[in-house]
Amino acid sequence: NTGGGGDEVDSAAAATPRRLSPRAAASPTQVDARWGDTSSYGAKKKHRVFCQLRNGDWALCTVLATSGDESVLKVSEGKVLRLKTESLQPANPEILDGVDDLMQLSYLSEPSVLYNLQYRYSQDMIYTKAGPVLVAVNPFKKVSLYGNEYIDAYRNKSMDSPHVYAIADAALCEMKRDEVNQSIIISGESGAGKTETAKIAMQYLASLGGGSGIEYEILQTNPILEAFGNAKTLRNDNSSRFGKLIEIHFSTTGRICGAMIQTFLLEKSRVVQCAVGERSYHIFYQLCAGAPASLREKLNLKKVDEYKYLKQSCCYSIAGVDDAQMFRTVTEAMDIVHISKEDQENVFAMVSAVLWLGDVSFTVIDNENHVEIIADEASKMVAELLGCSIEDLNLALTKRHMKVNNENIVQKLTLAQATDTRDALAKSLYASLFEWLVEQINKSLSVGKRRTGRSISILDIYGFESFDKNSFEQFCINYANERLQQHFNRHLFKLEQEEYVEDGIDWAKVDFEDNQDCLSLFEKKPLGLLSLLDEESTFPNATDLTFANKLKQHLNSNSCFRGERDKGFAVRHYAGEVAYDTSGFLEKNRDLLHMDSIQLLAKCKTFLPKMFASKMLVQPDDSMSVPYRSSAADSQKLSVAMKFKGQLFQLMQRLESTTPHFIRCIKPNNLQLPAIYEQGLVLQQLKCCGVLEVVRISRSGYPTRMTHQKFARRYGFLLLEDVASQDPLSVSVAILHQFNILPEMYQVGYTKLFFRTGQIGKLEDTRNRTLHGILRVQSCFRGHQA
Ligand code: AD9
Ligand code: MG
Repeated sequence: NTGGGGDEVDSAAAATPRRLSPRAAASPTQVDARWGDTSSYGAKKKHRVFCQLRNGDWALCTVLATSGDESVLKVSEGKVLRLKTESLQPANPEILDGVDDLMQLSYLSEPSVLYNLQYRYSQDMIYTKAGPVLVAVNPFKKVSLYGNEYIDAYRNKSMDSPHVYAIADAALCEMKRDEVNQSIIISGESGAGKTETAKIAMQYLASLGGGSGIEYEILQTNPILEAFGNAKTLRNDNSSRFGKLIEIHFSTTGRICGAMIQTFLLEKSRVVQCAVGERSYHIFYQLCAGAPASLREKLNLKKVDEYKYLKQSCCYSIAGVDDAQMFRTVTEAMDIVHISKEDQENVFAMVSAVLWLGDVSFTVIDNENHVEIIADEASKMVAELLGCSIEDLNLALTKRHMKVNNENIVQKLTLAQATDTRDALAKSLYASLFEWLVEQINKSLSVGKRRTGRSISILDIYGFESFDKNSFEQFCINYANERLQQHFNRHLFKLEQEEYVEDGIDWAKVDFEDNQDCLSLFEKKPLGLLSLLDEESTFPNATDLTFANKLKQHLNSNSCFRGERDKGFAVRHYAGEVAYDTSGFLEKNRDLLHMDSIQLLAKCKTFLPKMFASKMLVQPDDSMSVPYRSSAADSQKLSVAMKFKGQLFQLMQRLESTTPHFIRCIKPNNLQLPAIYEQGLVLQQLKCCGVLEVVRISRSGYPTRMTHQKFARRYGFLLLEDVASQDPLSVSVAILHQFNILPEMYQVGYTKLFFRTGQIGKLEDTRNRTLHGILRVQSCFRGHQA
């Protein structure tokens, strides 16, 4: 059984309702019955088939002989294997090697898809279509597929192989033709190439120009956002730690006239802690390495390995990256998006303040572990950079003002509490800075004419994540992916079926079961994951364990939920089951910043902290401001999860009104190295992001399409009767009849013939045999003549 979650695909009948999502991934060692017409194929001598090697990889090989239920196979030069015939998978005929759309494959088995992508990848053809979806396999090296020549070639349609440019161009054309906004939705796991792909798409659109240099400004937002929102992780040296939607606006004349960026859920915990071998946000290292002498002095910058926040992960540089040079790139980009030199200095003062905050330490002053700040270089620098006094800083970090029974009381903080307060301040300073930067960029990119034209949005959002240990961040990210997957499903089913209808073929609509159950598990009120999390977050005495127990108590009967031991629970996502650990969920969801800290910022003499504080106070529902938890009125503030849900709904609404174009990025290895293609890893991602599903959906329909003309040209000579004078459609029908292609295996459309999977393979076999026969006869004939 490969389906796990009750996959009931009947490969022969297109009209039966089918499930879309096999909930558990099929083991690569099992032959997947959903895929091929293996029964009717068998393993014949000289046929190409796939056999599975000991490491689980599939290898293309040729059948040398069959005897009983075994086959002798030539795997590569000099390597022969004997395997059970039933373990083999049919391979596509050679003419289909490296086709640029997986839909053209007769056999859509996992090994065929993997082989095709690998075949192309090894020739630097990193882009392949999977029906309407573009698959991009990360080359981890420079490939010569980009630049003005290519851009021009795609623009004037002299090139049509799959490419991000082709997708961007299609979006552009459809925007103009249909007068509908477009979106390019990029997904894939960490390091798969989403951000690079988004930039390539932006590059194409920017090449249209807009006058006034706005297109250049749009491109220059990338180095800024990457400096402040990307970091080196174990998976990717330049990992985006936020989600991003950039909406590019076009004027009525079809030129770029502005843009708007929306960001989602920046990972702020990274500012105060990150894992060994990873780095915090690039800007910290860039500033320390690249600040000119005057700035260096003003901010009293140290070396990166002298800051506690940066020191803990023991990683300071990235191979092949010059942080000092990047600093110059970033400041130039800031110039271009009109962030004044003065504002830039303010920004770097905040970056430095965050670093110095990490070095602020405390001394215990009594036997209850209460603390005072140590008045050393670190605390002096923080006070100076923020523009407050050390006393104010001390007060905010070591005392807490509370109102209990309408009486103001002051609570002294313990060392642990003071340290948490300090870190919370650092995190919110940084997150506020990030938001402020995005705002400034948006001001610079917004041009009055925005409403007149249309837009193309590019979404670069974190992909589905499943690690050994999954926390609140994965919970939010996977929830977002669940929503996006639903969007993906709906659109791909629609598109696929529209083509059938357009070409006028008989088609009983395919129903599909989407991932609504899992989404409901998250969103249901009051007994869904998000509601329960929020409810628990408002109880002062709640712990991660009480939260986990609450989930188990209310959700155990839900088929997408499974309670696990202690603080664990698991969710059956569309892409597989993920086990979460509730440790830290409540705290991260509440995201406390105490009133004392906000008031500290409000009191500061410098511009940015004041600005941050005013935002926190003006928007009580903003994720960063949690005034006194002890008073009931304050619990109105939105939790992080609720705010994220709100953003996500808005995003989905926005995407719903666009024509989507999907790009699925694939990471071929975990080493970030070129030319290494790990089949198991690729397969897992194809399944995860639904590419195999799309291909499978088309399998239930008619994945092979050929125009009447092409079909008649290719196979017409096989006909016994002379058809030279007939029209392509009649020739095609004659071919179908002569070769006894069963009526349920094809459909004749107005312009094309539609075939079920495997059909063209059989015709190709006959064609090849006939051609060989003709060649043999010819050579015999020549031999005879000689
Ligand atoms: V994460 O979820 O933000 O951690 P991404 O965004 O999916 O991740 P990213 O675009 O950052 O991955 O790509 C990772 C690295 O792969 C890049 O830094 C490049 O070194 C490499 N890459 C990706 N796409 C290309 C490409 N088209 N050409 C060359 C590429 N290199
Ligand atoms: Mg990225």
